[in-house]
Amino acid sequence: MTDTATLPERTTVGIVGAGPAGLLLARLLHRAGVDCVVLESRDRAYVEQRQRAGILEQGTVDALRSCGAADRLDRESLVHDGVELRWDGRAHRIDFPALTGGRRVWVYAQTEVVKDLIALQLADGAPLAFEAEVSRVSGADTDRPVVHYRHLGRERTLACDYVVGCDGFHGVVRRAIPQQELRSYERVYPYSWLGVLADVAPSSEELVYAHSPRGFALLSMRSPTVSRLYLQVPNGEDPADWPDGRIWDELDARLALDGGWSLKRGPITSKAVLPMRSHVTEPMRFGRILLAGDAAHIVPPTGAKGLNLAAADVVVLARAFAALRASGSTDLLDAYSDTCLRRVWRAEHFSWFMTTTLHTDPEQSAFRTRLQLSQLDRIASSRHAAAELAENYAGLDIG
Ligand code: FAS
Ligand code: PHB
Repeated sequence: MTDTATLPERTTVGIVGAGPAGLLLARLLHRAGVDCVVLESRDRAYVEQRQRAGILEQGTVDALRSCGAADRLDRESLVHDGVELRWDGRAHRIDFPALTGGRRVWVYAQTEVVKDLIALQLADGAPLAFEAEVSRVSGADTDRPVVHYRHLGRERTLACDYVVGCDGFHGVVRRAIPQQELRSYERVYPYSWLGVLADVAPSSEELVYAHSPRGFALLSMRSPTVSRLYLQVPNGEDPADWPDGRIWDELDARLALDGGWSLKRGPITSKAVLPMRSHVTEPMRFGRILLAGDAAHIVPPTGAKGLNLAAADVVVLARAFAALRASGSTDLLDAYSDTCLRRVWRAEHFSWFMTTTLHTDPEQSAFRTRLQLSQLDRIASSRHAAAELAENYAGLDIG
């Protein structure tokens, strides 16, 4: 636990939030000689066990390797060359390297990325305070914004040259920006995901995304002995209404293939219902206040983009702060929002496409269902359509 007395009262970059965005940014800045402080409202155990993303793109893996945070990832991750789509009793594999000139993805949970970055930062990184809840940011329209937070029972302040909101969708930094300066774009989906962890070997070598009249299902994994699975459920569903047997029966039904296929069962160790939304806040900067990751944008997890978008934002931001320190130039910082938003909107579209193609909206018409099946048939029969999905899933080089 960082002692309050040792926390500085001023820094160059104040980072709010120790999720993947805040931690990776702090690591990249530390390596570039830019001083920063990370303030996280929750305790270390909570942050490290929060079940979220599972797929890393090449760009995210490159960023973690560039700052010495990928040793365990390179030892323990599963490298995947494809995913399987299932619909109407059929299966079709999307071959990433064949369709993208060699790209692939890494299966390595967000919990593990966060653990690795926290361990490095506590060992030789910038100050990182847990249970340090930021209440507000003052001076957002000045060149000396101040972060106000409570830590170990004491009200504290951190004077910054810049404040970066890495505090997620419900964070406080976005609220420090005058609302008339921001534009928000949002879509809330008429369904959620029931996400489960199970102590059983995955029943497929690669991820399986399934469209079915009963609703969407996803088979993912955390290791050769732990499965991560998701079921589309109505919004507001209570996980307590889903005993293990019901979950396995429903997954069986939605992942079924005409030629037969068996799903291995095992004890379910965690269950949670995750709502789904698309959201973008523009611009991602107001003066000395910047937003990164979920603080600026949210995608439905069907495209496996959330964590990767957060990483891509902070790679751009760290380069901008390094340039500012090296030459005094603010060009990259001035371009930050536009540079990120081009990639963000591409990922928003892809995540929306994967979600609306694979999920069955309870109110949807039979016509809509036939359009979905036609789209899936097109992906299975056209190299161009399959390549479009593969390029977006495995990660595009945009900016
Ligand atoms: P995060 O939300 O991870 O981190 C924000 C941090 O800020 C948190 O630790 C929070 O405690 C802290 N914070 C908030 N307010 C604060 C305050 N006032 N003071 C100090 N600290 C504060 N993406 C995928 O690709 N695949 C998935 O399957 C997937 N599943 C998800 C499930 C859930 C329930 C959620 C919410 C997201 C999921 N995502 C998934 C997306 C997720 O991975 C995010 O994209 C990723 O966590 C983004 O990282 P950050 O931007 O760092 O935000
Ligand atoms: C996961 O493993 O948690 C995961 C994988 C792919 C997705 C969403 C979640 O699209």
